[in-house]
Amino acid sequence: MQEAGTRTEIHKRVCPLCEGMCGIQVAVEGDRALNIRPDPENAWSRGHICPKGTTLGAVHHDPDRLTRPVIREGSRWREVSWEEAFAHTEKLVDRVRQQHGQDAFAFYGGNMSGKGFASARYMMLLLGQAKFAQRYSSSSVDQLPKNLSSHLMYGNMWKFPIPDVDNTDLLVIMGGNPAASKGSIFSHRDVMGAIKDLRARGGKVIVIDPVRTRTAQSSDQWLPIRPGADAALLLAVVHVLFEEDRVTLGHLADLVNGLEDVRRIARHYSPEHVAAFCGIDPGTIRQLARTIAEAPRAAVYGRIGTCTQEFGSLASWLVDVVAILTGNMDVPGGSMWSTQVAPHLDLAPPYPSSAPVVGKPSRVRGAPAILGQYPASCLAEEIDTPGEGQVHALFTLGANPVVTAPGSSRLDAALQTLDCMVSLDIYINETTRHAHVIFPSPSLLEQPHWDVWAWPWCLTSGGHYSPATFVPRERPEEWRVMARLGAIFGGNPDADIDAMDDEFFAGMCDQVGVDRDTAFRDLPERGPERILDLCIRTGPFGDRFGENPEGMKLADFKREPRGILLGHAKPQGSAAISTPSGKIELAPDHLLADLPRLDAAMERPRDSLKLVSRRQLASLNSWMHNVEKLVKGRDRCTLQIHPADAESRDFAEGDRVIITSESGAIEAPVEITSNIRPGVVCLPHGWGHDLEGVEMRVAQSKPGVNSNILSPARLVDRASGNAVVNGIDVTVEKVQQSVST
Ligand SMILES: Nc1nc2c(c(=O)[nH]1)N[C@H]1C(S)=C(S)[C@@H](COP(=O)(O)OP(=O)(O)OC[C@H]3O[C@@H](n4cnc5c(=O)[nH]c(N)nc54)[C@H](O)[C@@H]3O)O[C@H]1N2
Ligand SMILES: Nc1nc2c(c(=O)[nH]1)N[C@H]1C(S)=C(S)[C@@H](COP(=O)(O)OP(=O)(O)OC[C@H]3O[C@@H](n4cnc5c(=O)[nH]c(N)nc54)[C@H](O)[C@@H]3O)O[C@H]1N2
Ligand code: SF4
Ligand SMILES: [Mo]
Repeated sequence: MQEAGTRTEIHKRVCPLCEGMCGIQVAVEGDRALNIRPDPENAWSRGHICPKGTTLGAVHHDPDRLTRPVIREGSRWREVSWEEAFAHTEKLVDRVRQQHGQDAFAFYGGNMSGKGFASARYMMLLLGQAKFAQRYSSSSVDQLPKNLSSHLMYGNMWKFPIPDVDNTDLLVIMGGNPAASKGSIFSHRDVMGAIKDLRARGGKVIVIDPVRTRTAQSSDQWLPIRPGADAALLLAVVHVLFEEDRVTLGHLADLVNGLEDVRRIARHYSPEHVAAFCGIDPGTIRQLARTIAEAPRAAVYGRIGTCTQEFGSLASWLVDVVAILTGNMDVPGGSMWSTQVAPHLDLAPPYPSSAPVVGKPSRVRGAPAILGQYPASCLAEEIDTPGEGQVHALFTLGANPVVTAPGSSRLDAALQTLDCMVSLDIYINETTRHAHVIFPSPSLLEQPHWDVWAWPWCLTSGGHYSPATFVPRERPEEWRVMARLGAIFGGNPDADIDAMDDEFFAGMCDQVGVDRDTAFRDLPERGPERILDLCIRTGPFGDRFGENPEGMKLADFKREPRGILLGHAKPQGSAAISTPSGKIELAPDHLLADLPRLDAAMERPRDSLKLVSRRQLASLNSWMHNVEKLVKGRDRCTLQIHPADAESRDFAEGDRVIITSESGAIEAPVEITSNIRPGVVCLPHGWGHDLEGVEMRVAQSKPGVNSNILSPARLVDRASGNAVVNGIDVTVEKVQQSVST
């Protein structure tokens, strides 16, 4: 579209940054993105946007963003040709392989690996080729407990039940703050708007969170739980449901195994027994159970606060147990499963769905790989502990674990000792500054887009294809870069990339039962687009290559720049379940085995301050602080503390304090607020950009502090290996004014 009288073109696309999937209009003049506005015509978002979405142009034009490969020479970086970067990588990889063998290679995938059009689809090819001995990812500082419970209960690690917020009467949010995050593993065009609508039609919203977040402030009831106590609270809810004979499985009655085990286990967790641990009185817990049971339709939703804590797997499991026991699973207005137009994760999951639940123990602390990946919390020790199998080479893909993973200081030091570190990223940041070679990804505006990480959690079926706004020049396609790097790391540097891609694609065709020749004939162009087309064509709305002539293919979406919506999810019944028994496993042994650990925690003294994390609307984890517009204004990196805790320590607003945990100490100003539970303090995550060697000038000028210096790598949710970054024991003291200042 051309605006009258100017050479400005409007490019419609989707913001890929989060599950909001906002339609945006990028005003383009030549090779400049002039501005970005919401797209009121977008079928899904209808004009919704947040401040981050308007800054994709700023990221694209950021002079600190890498556009050519760089090689580190000491503390200096040299721009090189792609060929030189590949050749240098090959040399480094070869040396490590000769000296230490294939066991010395590890991979770390981050949040952004799933958002790139090519990287989301080619990570599996890269992993398949490279055969890294150890795989890590930000999943184990995020949703791995939910992957685990979903795998054990439904037989699919990506089968996450999503709250049907538009049709419910009661929404219970545990450990999520969509006012900042915009919804996570739950895609809605406007969660806060939906909450408002729900309340306006007489429904109720309960938020269970140690912090009275903006979401909690927009709810009917805030239950300020003690960090880490969600599993105990939910067990008590289950206890009351059985005790008061309120269990009703509804249409899932014949599809559930383990009901009696759950009844037996829950007997032990009366509201009176868990109240002190949860910091919620027994009457309120009983009332919570009754409110959920009595609501005509209720949706219980647990997110990051229920995952990245000491009992993440138990809590993730019990969120679903409560939904199932109250007849609220797989029903409109309860929790439902999506029907995706392009079911990609089942086809090329970022982690092998065939990996055992509990894999080989890690070398240093003996923590097993869970669903194919080791805990991010183990990476530093695997690098800095000598011996057979020590990690000497690391590949990072769209990840910044020096800021986002626990035990940051040790990891930072460990990365410095690697013999070979290669990153696919767009910045020289806290992590990639340790790399020997960085390959630049295209900017998000230089990539097509289809939300692999949002539609699976969206109860509206639909799709939106965004073409690249700018076509990058002088660079190989990213999928080819990933394939070649996979081949180099796998010791097969001269592999035929085209043949490799054809084989990858053919494997997918077999998986979905499509004749290879037909697929190759209809989709001759190599690369991520044909994978997307395959997914659409073989998905529930697809044309199955002509078998279903009314069905859809990618071309249909290419013709519709507003996106296409195809209706609301429907109950799936037994079709949703792929466990060996064909039933929902309500009481998986692997999770029950973790209950004694919860019992032991309930006996511990409860006197120390607990640190939790928060997100901020104008940040995205650790990497968007180089955008001036997103960091301007007052310092957001504050320690929130309750007035009573501040008073007992003689803190005044803005005082600088030292926060200390068993793994480190950092300094931040205090922000005194009654919107937090006494005994809990809260820091934002994703800051701490003042490390030497970071080349992000805006971020460095407003660095903030890295809260994960305080997250002890020792602490994990044992069942999943997930990091514990919420509920950390800390002490807080005022910084003593030094004489010189
Ligand atoms: N204390 C605490 N810690 C946490 C959390 C918390 O709540 N509290 N949350 C956790 C969660 S949920 C997550 S997901 C993790 C996130 O952990 P990470 O994934 O490690 O962190 P991000 O900041 O998302 O890093 C994204 C990386 O991708 C790069 N990048 C940006 N755009 C692109 C691109 O187009 N291509 C490529 N290849 N790279 C790109 C950025 O430069 C950056 O290096 O953090 C976790 N850590
Ligand atoms: N603006 C913005 N949006 C984002 C991101 C971002 O960094 N910035 N990151 C994206 C990513 S990667 C993710 S995973 C999602 C996360 O999305 P959300 O899960 O909504 O994340 P948060 O806003 O961090 O909310 C977590 C809440 O858990 C609470 N909490 C901490 N400990 C506990 C506990 O033990 N129990 C309970 N019940 N609550 C607890 C915290 O106080 C906090 O309010 O957001 C995504 N969207
Ligand atoms: S970051 Fe999320 S909420 Fe913000 S514009 Fe992008 S998709 Fe929308
Ligand atoms: Mo995340």
